[in-house]
Amino acid sequence: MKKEKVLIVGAGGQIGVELALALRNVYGNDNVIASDIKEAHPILRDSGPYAMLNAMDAIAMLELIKKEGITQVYLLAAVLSATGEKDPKRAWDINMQSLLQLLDIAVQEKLTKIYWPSSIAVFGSTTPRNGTPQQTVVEPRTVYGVSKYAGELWCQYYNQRWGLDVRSLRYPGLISWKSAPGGGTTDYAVEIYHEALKHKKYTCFLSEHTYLPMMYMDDAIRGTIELMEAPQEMIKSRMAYNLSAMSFSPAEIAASIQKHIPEFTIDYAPDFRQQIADGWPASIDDSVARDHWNWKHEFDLDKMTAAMLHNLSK
Ligand code: AKB
Repeated sequence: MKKEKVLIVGAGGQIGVELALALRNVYGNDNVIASDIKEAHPILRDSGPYAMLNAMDAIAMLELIKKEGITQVYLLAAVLSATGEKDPKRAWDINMQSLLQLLDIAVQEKLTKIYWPSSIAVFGSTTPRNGTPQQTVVEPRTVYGVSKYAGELWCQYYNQRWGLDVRSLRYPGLISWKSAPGGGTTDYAVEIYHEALKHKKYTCFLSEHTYLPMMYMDDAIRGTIELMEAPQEMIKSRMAYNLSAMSFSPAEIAASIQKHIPEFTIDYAPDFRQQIADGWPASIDDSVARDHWNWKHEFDLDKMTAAMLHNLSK
């Protein structure tokens, strides 16, 4: 087992639950402290130490880091794209304050590594929509995207100014079965599997041919850990890396489900999230991540559909 003491902040969300399990396998259960503002998710409670922590409480965060001898922090607490538009100032405060206070603590306490997720939401409608490159026009239109892009710049600044080893990925929509997403525009691609199994029909809040970049959670977790384990000299970008696996539309995910559940039907009732999706890339070019630290995805749409339906029906 490697000698690191890891803190995950915002561990009760979609990524945190699975990341905590994976990190506990790498570093040992007792060396990975999961924390969140809410009561422990049963998977987290049963697999290792848990602390209640408000990501905005700098004093409590510092105390926990000192008390536990934390060396690495994964800061996952965030307000996502759809929820963010309902209260933009709150989204900005939560997303930015938690990051800025952690960056300061990390420099002060000489933490070895910080992970902070970014998103394809940093891109906007002026960005090339297909095969969006690592470096391009970046004019996000959601407060979530604005906060993610500002956060990337802060991460890069702390790396250049204080040598802080902070790493980041621009996640596409993430699809998982162990924990639910919350407040994102890509959440339909998780809901659809639950509804297909329960009711054999789904009403999608995005239109039929809305293509978005997506990824199965297993790939996202492996990619995150591979990024964090990569030797420093391989991490040549301190802005977040584009990360890609697949791109599909609601019609295509429905067709993939119909291969297993032929009677499944989908209809469409686009809401405010359509506009958010229309401003995002349809597909992402992640060749820089593939080149710098050998990123490679494993799941395509049909492989993911088989895994989702199998695991959710258990
Ligand atoms: C969202 O839809 O807001 C997130 C994201 C793409 O970052 N899943």
